[in-house]
Amino acid sequence: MTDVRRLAAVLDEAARTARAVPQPQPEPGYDVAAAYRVQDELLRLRLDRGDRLAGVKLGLTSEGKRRQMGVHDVIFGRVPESSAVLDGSHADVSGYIHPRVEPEVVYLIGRRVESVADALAPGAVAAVAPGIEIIDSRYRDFRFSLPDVIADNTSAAGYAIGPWRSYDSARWNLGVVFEIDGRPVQVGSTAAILGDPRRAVVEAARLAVQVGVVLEPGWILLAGAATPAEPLSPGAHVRVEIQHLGSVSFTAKGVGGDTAAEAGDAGKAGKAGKAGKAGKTGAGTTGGAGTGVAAGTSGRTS
Ligand code: OOG
Ligand code: MG
Repeated sequence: MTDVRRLAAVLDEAARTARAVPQPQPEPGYDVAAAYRVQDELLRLRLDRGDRLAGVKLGLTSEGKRRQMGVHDVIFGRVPESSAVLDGSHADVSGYIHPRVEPEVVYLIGRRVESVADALAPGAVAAVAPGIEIIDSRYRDFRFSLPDVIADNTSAAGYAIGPWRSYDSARWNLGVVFEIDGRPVQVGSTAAILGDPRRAVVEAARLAVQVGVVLEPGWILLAGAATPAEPLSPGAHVRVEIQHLGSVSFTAKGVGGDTAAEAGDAGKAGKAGKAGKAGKTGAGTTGGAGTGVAAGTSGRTS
């Protein structure tokens, strides 16, 4: 029997103190269903501290990401409001372990989605925006199995959203340019997302039903990165531009986590004095005017 609460507590502590933990030993019964129970418990711990849910995310929806991580199933996670990074801002990244960034398509859920049929109904998506996700595995060396990454809330750590546009489902195959410090580090197409990013809403609905979650109007949905992720270094200027959707960017400030010291995973002991995540992003609004997206968090709650 998986000790759901203990695993959630370990992952929660790892995130709050920015100290990586070992992957759990494989245990009989520790399967995808058990891992989603750990994710639920992890979310409950955050909500108990006053955080709120901004929405949900998919991960490993593109071949580039699957190959990069060596995990080949689509995963579903929760996006806490407190992890928002304001478009164009300076984001303090000192509270992460070994952060990476990746380009995202972000959908704004327009109506209650309780089933795959709801996801296919008109108005399921109200708006779309370019996004950047910050991922930060709580496991050492950013290595995990499928249940591990699900339990760890799919490495969710932060997100920035660019300007919202009304959703035009005909515009699904769009060029993506992902830049760091003004140089393209990845280029791709939104078509890399499940072969067609419109499938992301259906896939999110399918997984939400499986996990027992209803997608609420005003929630965001991160469709999963169209390209592999890149390390996020202090000082880096990160920008994502998606054809027809526009761009989103932020600049990382602060002193990074374990990225530099991670070779061989040495040197963890010296991190005890780390300041944790307080005030990390100076979180801001996530939505543009008139979108009705949940917004206006002020400061991190973790
Ligand atoms: C898991 C999260 C994947 C995406 O967009 O594919 C994800 C990871 O790579 O750590 O967010
Ligand atoms: Mg992602």
